[in-house]
Amino acid sequence: MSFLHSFLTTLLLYFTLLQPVYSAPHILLDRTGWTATADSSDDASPPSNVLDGSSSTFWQTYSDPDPEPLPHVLIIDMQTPNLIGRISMQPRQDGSSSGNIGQHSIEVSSDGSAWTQVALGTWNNDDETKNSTFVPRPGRYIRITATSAADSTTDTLTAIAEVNVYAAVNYLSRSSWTVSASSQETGGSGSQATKAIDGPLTTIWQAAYRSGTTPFPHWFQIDQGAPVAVQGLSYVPRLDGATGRIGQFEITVSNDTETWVSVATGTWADDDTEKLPQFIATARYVLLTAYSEAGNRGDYTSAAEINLLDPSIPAYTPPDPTKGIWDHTVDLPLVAPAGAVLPNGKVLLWSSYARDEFGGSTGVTQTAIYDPVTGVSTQRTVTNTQHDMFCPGISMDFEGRIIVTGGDNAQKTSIYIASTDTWIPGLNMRIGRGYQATATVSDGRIFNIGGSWSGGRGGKNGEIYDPLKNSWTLQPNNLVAPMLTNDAGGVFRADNHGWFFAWKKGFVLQAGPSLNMNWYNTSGDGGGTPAGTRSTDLDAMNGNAVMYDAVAGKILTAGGAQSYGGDTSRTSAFVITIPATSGSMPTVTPTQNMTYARGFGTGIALPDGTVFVTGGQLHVEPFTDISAAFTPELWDPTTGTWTQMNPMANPRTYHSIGLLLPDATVLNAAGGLCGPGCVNNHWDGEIFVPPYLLNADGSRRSRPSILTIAVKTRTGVGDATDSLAGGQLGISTDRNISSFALIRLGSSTHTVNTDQRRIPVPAYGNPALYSVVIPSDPGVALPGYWYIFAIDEAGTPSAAKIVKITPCYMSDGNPCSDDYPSATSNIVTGACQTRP
Ligand SMILES: [Cu+2]
Repeated sequence: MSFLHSFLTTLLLYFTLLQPVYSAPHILLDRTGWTATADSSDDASPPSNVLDGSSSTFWQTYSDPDPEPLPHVLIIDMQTPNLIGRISMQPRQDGSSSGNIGQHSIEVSSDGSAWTQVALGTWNNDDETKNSTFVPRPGRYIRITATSAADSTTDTLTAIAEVNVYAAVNYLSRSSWTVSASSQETGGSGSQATKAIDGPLTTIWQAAYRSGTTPFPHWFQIDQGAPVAVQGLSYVPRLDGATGRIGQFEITVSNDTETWVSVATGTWADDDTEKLPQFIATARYVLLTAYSEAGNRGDYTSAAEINLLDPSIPAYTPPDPTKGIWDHTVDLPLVAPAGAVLPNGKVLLWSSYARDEFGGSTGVTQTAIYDPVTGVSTQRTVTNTQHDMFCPGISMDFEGRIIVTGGDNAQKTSIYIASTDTWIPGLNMRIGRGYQATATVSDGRIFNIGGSWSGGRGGKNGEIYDPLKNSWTLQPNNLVAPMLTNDAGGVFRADNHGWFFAWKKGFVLQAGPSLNMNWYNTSGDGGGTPAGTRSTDLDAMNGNAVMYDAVAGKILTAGGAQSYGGDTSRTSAFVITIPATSGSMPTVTPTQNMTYARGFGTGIALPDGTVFVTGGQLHVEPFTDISAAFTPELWDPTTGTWTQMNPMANPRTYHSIGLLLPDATVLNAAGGLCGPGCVNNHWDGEIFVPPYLLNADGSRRSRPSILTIAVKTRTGVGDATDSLAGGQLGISTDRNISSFALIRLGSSTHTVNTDQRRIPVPAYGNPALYSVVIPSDPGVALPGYWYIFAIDEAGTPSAAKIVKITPCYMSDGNPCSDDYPSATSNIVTGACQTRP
C-alpha cells in the first residue's frame, strides 16, 4: 500500500514536473515608502511625483531659464529587494510631449552601485504607458536613463508622470489541495472542479449545465489543508471558447468555512487573459464566487486553471547558461509584425499605417530601423510608395533589396534599398494579395502565390516578379489549389503563409503548411506537381519550416495547427529532405516532438546547425497571448532531439517575428498590433544569447574573429580546370576554425521566413587563409546577402561578416560584370556561380 502510494505520488510528481508551463505572472508592487531621486528637477516637479499615484503630476528636469542637457537619470529606491520583472513608465498626461523619452536604458541594482541593464531602446512619442518586461532579476534600485527626446532633437527636457514596478511571482503548490464547487458538469469528457487544478489548460471546470443551469452565484472552493499565506489568485479562462468566463467576482477567505472575509471583488473583462487579483491573506480556504458571466451568455461558469499566488519573493537562480540567456529587452517604437535583416546588419521593422493598429488600405506604413549594435531605432513614415505594408509577402532579392508585396494595400509592391536608405515603389502585382508568401528563386525572380487575406478571396494562382525588369508575370499553370489547407476559416485562411524553398533550376518546393507538398516550376507559365505529404503530420498552419542545411536539402518543420484560429497547435516535428533533382519526391521522417505546442512561433537556423524555435502558443487565436509558450526549444540535427532553453519574459504569438542577428544572437520581437492600449501589443523584442556564446559561469566566451575576407578569383568556371564546386572566399582568422557556416539574411512575418537558409562549409586551410567554397548551384546558395560565421574548435561562432553571393547569370541570361557593385566596406562581392 505504501509502495503503491509512493509510486502514485512519484507518478503525480512526474507529471507535475513535466507539465509545460504556459504563463509568467507578475504582480504590481506597493510603492509605499519608496523614494525617487534624479539628476535634475524643477522645484514644482520633483522626482517623487513619479510615485505619487497621480497621473496629473510629473517629474520634470530643470527647465527655467535653460534646460539642462541630456542624458537625464531617475533612480527609484524600493527600500527592499524584490525579483523585478517589469517596469512601467507613464509619460506626462497634460497634452504636451515635451520631455517624452525616446532612447533610454533601464537598469536594476541590488546595492545602488552595480547595475544590470534590463531594457534598452527607443520609445515612441505618445502618452501611452510604456512597459518593459524582462527576465526577472533581483534588485532594490531601478535606474532609468533618458538619452534622447522622443519628439525632437533639440528638446533636452525629460518628464515622467508615473513609474510602477512589477515583480515575478510563483504559484503556490497545489499538491495538498482539495477543491469543490457549487456544481460541476460530469457529462461529456467531464468538467469536474479538479480539472481547474490539474495543469493542462485544455481541461476545464464547468458549473453543471447539461441538465439545466443554476442561477448565479457559482462558487469554487480551495481547501489548502492548513492556513497558508496568499497574495492573490490566478484565474485562467478556458481556451476553447468564451462561454463561462467569469465577470463579476468576489474572493473570500476562511479558516473554518464558517466565517468568511472578503478580500477582493471586481469585474473581469470578457477576454481570455489571465486574471490576477491581488490581496494579502493567510487562510486555509479560499472561495472564488462568480456573480455573472463576463459576456452575459447565460448562467455559465468555467475555468481552465485556478492558482493562488505565493507571497514570498521567488528565490533567484541565475539562468543556466547551457540553456542560453535572454539578455536585455529591446524597447521598440512600434509593434512590428514584419522585419528583415539588411545588408548593413541593421534590422528593418514595420507595422501598418499606425504603430499599434491596422485597418484599411491607407497607403502609409510606419517603419523603424533597429541597430543591434547601439540598440537605437530610428523611425520613418513611408508614404511615397502609397503602400500600407501590413501583413505582406517579403523576400530579399539578389541585390539585397527588401521586396514587400501586398498586405493592406493588396496590389502594391514596395522596395527598400539599404545602401541609399530609400523606399521605392515597384510595379503593382497582377493579383492583390495579403498573407501570401514569396520566395526568391534561383534566377533572381520572386515567386508569389496565395494570399486571400487581402485583395479578394480565392484564385490566388502564381505570379512572378522580375526585379531587373520591374515586371509581374502571371503563371496560370502554377495553381494555388494543390497547396490549400483544410482550414475552418475557409479559403480566406487556406492559402496563407506558404512554406517555400527555392531549389535548383528555378523550382520551388512548397513544403507546407498544407499536409500536401508541391513542386512549382517557375519557368514560363509555370507548372505544379505533387511532392507527396509530410508523413504523419497534418495541415500545420502557422507552424515553422527551417532549411538548416541547404547542401543536403534538409528542412526542419515544427508545430502548427489545422486551422488558423480557434484551434489547438501541436508539438510535432519532422525532417524533410529535398532530393538533388528538382521535381523529385522529398522524403519526410518524424523527429522528436517539442515539449511545447506552438502555433505562431518562429524558427531560426543557427550557425552551428541547430534550429531555435521560439514563441508561439498552445491555443492559436490571433491577437491573444493565452497559453503562450515562454520556453523556447533548440533542436539538434545530430541527435534529432529538442532541449528546452531558458524562458523568455514576453509572449511572442500572433504577429511576432524572429531573426538571427549578425552577432549570432536572436531577436525575438513583437506580437499584437491590436490598437491603442491593447494588452497584446508588444512594443519590444528580446535578445536570446545561445549557449554557444556562453561560458559555464554565464559570462560571454572568447569568440573567434574573421580578420580579412576576400573573393578568390576563379577562372575556367565549369570547365575542366575548375577543381572546386563553386566560388571561393579566402578568409583569415585569429585562431583555428573547425567549420564555417553561411546563413542567408532573414526576413520574418507571420511565421514565414523564406530568405533564411544555412549552408555548412568545411574549413580548408589554416588561420592565415581558409578557403570557403560556395556551392555552385544558385538554387542552393541562393544569391543575395549572407552571414558568414567562423566556428572555432570549442563550437563558438564568430560575429558574422556579411557577404554578397552573386550569380554569374541573371534572369536575362547576361553574365554579371566582374565589378559587381558592393555597398559597404565589410561587404565583399561574392563568388561567381554557374548558370542555373
Ligand atoms: Cu497579420
